[in-house]
Amino acid sequence: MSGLPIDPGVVAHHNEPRAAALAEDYDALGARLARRGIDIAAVTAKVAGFTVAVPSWGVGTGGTRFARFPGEGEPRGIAQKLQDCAVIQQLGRATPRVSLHIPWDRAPAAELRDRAGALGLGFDAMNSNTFQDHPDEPAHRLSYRFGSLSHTDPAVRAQAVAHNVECIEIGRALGSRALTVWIGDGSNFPGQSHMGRAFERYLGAMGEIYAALPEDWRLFSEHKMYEPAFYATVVQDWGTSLLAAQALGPKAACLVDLGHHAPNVNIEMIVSRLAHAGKLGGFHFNDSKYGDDDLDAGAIDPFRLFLVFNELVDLDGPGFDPAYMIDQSHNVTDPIESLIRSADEIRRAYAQALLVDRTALAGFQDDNDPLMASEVLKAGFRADVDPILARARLDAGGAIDPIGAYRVSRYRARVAAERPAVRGGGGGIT
Ligand SMILES: [Mn+2]
Repeated sequence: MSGLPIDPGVVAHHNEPRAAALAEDYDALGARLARRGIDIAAVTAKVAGFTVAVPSWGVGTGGTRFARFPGEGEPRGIAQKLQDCAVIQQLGRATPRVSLHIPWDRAPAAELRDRAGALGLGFDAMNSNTFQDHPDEPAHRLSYRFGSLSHTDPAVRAQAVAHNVECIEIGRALGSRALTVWIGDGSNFPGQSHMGRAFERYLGAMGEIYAALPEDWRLFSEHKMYEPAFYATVVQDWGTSLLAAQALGPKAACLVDLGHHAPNVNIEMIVSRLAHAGKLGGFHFNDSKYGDDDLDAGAIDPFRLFLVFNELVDLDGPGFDPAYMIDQSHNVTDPIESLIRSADEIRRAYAQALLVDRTALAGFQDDNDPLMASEVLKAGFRADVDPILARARLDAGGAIDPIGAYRVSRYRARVAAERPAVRGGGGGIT
């Protein structure tokens, strides 16, 4: 891969003085795990095989509804976004695919494919956007102010359906195999909208999108409790999302965005239930304290992330293939650093979950020994798996300390000289 955005020599030079300590730490951890009957090489191989898609919109600086403070050297357009995504992958080696958003990332498919290919990147699920108006797009003549797929006006619904079908067509040309649909539809006032009829209109419109899916595609419905609708949201929780996925058919499944639940909701249990129904489609990883905060994965509650992965490891087997994506907004950090670290935190949770002794856990569960069951589970969470994560990165050609290497590379300063600051711009995150 000659088109890498950071000189591989810089990465090698940064790795060199760190390699001996990593080897020592890795061997020490390997010895500790061997005493528990765990082969560190097997765990490292699984971790190295686990990848998560980065969102194209995540490499720009986000914002809140109050303000957006532009970052230095923000990407302008999809070409520069892909370049930033390539930095994340080059150093972290956990994010080989990018999830695109239409129309923000609109560009000729051949150009996108070539550019991504040259950077060693592929494409993950496509994301449609009917939660805002697109005045510059001729196909978006009608407003989504009062909803999209559930709108009372069939013409608006038809426009929203056509947009989603176009996203499928674009994705098809890029090698994507899934469409994620999140709508902002809902109401702000009791009485404003008929909840039952709105859901039926949504199902009807989703059925038209479903009918346009290629054979090997999946359609993900993403629920979110509130915002922008503050009284009632049409697809507000996993129950509604499951109803929709079941009504639509086998290619439809539910997408769980970790930030889209009420506070203190047991998300790992939702994961378990959706898997039971055969409808666990995928994830948008992020972290939250209060609502849809879109903070970095693992930054607030790494234990919850671990518990989600504990379910995923437990469920793993033939045919179990959820889509893993990050969905975050970076307001006060360099988005590249946040995404490198987030992907690493996601892998950390996975590695820790792999260390759980499932036979022992099942035994303590059957024996009704809560304390020992909890101990066995927490033994995984307490493990310092840093050497496994670093080794997986290094073996794949990445950096032992990816954020350190990124800073030494001075990539941001370099692109800042080429990219003028973006004052306005949408920080739209779903
Ligand atoms: Mn999301």
